[in-house]
Amino acid sequence: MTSIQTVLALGANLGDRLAALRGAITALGLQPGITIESVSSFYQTDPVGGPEQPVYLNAVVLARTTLTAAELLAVAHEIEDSWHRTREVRWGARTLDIDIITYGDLIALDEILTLPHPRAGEREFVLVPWLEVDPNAVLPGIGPVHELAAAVATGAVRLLEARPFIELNP
Ligand code: A4P
Ligand code: MG
Repeated sequence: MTSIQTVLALGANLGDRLAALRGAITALGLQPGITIESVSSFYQTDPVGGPEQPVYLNAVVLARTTLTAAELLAVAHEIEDSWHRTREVRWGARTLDIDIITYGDLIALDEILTLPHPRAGEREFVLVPWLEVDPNAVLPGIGPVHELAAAVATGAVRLLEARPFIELNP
């Protein structure tokens, strides 16, 4: 079966953020139809948008998948729910967020899914970890990630834990 490369961005700024990111990566790796290729370092990042809220941990996962984009989003939501993710305020604090940044080169917009993720190109907390795992990455329809990252560099994204070891098949 043909697989598609996908870039997933993980974020957490409530509860045990490290456990949430690690647990989410393990859960993604255990999912039939998802094979993780690479996991970025974990970064401590200043919140962007939304109300005043705690600092985030962010990371990016590079994977291949035989799932459709809609199925992948459903998996992301299931894993978020397992970390008791709630949605009260737009861009508000969360125990775990899993966004699909790209799904192959697909450019798509419907009620449930926008690809690539509409704000990825402006977000240092996505671009910096993404660049780390794929220096030649391109945001479909927008441009090379290294150029986008250089354009938004502010120092709001700081290395916390370099390329953490995560058990993918416990
Ligand atoms: N949705 C549409 N396209 C996608 C996609 N490509 N990936 C829909 C994932 N979801 C997508 O998402 C709202 C709806 O977007 C979903 O039901 C899905 O159908 P959500 O996860 O419920 O809410 P959200 O994450 O608050 O929304 P959004 O718009 O994705 O938020 P952002 O833009 O991701 O902002 N600051 C730092 N430092 N680090 C962060 O991680 N995250 C945010 C969230 C704000 N500030 C941050 C961070
Ligand atoms: Mg989200």
